[in-house]
Amino acid sequence: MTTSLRHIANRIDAGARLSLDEGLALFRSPDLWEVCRLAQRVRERLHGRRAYYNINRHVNYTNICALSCKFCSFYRKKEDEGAYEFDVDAIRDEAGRAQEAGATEIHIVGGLHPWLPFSYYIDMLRAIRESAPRLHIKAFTAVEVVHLARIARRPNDIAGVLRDLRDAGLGSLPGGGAEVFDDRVHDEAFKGKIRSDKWLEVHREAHRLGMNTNATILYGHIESLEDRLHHMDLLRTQQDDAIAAGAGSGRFQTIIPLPFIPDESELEYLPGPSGVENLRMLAVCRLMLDNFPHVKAFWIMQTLEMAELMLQAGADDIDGTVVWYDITKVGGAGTHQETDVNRLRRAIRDAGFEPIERDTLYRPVMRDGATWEVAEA
Ligand code: V47
Repeated sequence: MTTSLRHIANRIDAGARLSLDEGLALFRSPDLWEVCRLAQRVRERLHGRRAYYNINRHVNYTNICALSCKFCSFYRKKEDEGAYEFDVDAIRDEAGRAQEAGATEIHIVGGLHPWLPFSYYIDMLRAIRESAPRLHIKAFTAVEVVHLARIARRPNDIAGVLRDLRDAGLGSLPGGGAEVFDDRVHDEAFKGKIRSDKWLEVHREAHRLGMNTNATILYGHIESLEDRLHHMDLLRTQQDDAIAAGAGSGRFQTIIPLPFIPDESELEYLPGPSGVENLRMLAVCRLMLDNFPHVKAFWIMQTLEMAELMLQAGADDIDGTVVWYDITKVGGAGTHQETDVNRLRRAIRDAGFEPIERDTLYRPVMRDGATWEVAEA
């Protein structure tokens, strides 16, 4: 082990928070396996041999988007071929099917549709509540929440809009839309999108309402290593505040590092991150975000094979059965990107861990076919 990694290892064992310089040393270390081993030490301290998955269903209700982010291949303009929007009945039916199949969660995100009214989103949540009352609704990135506040003509009332969404059935916020918290990268790759202060504000308000949320970082495009570390630092500082606010406050549950997938985006000329970079990024997230309980290797974007490896490099969660996913398509996949519970459990076991089905809030699920109960933690 190099001297600088030995120093970092001692600090990790003492439970110290790593500095941004130490983060940079982890990114630059030639000893990738040692970095992964350090992350694994933290992961095992927190979760032992447990690794989580869930039975969920993603719904991307529209790909029509007012924005044109350069990294995104999902968005369409209204007149483009392939542009779509689901009506509330279609979403209600999908939620009903998900519940029948035994899912515990529905994960809903979409583009910033220029014309759908605020009532569409409220009706969507109510319809899911009605047709599938057992599903936890994890929906709307911070970017969508700001858009909803605008179309509700309450742009400065994020807390009030979140309250309305919660009263209609919203359970928590997913981590999307964070990209990289840096103005240069923002202006180059996703101009027009909310900036970091707004993303953080939405999550802060959600936490104040007692809602849990996730966070992401989209890496491997035009950002620098320093940008990534700055992003992680802002997240862990905000998490400190959420934790300090006490038991009634929501928290960030999970960091999900998202590898940039260049195919069919305006940044297609970039190579995207390598497998080794994906592994290292996952490990560095585990080490830097010392107050985040979970690190997710989202198998749809990482591939299930890489997600297995990541369970040995700091990850404790691989997400779920998914079923439909339209935002990224790795290796020529289509919208139907489904895996089954047996494959998820086998992947976790192959990686040397004990598979635990969880609900959205990371409570263990006891299951008999499509019938399930949340176990006492
Ligand atoms: O917000 C878009 C990203 C996100 C690309 O909270 C891309 O549990 C890579 O946030 N290459 C959506 N990434 C996905 C997301 C997510 C996924 C799984 C679980 C959770 C959770 C959240 O995907 C978007 C954007 O940041 N994205 N295009 C791309 N070409």
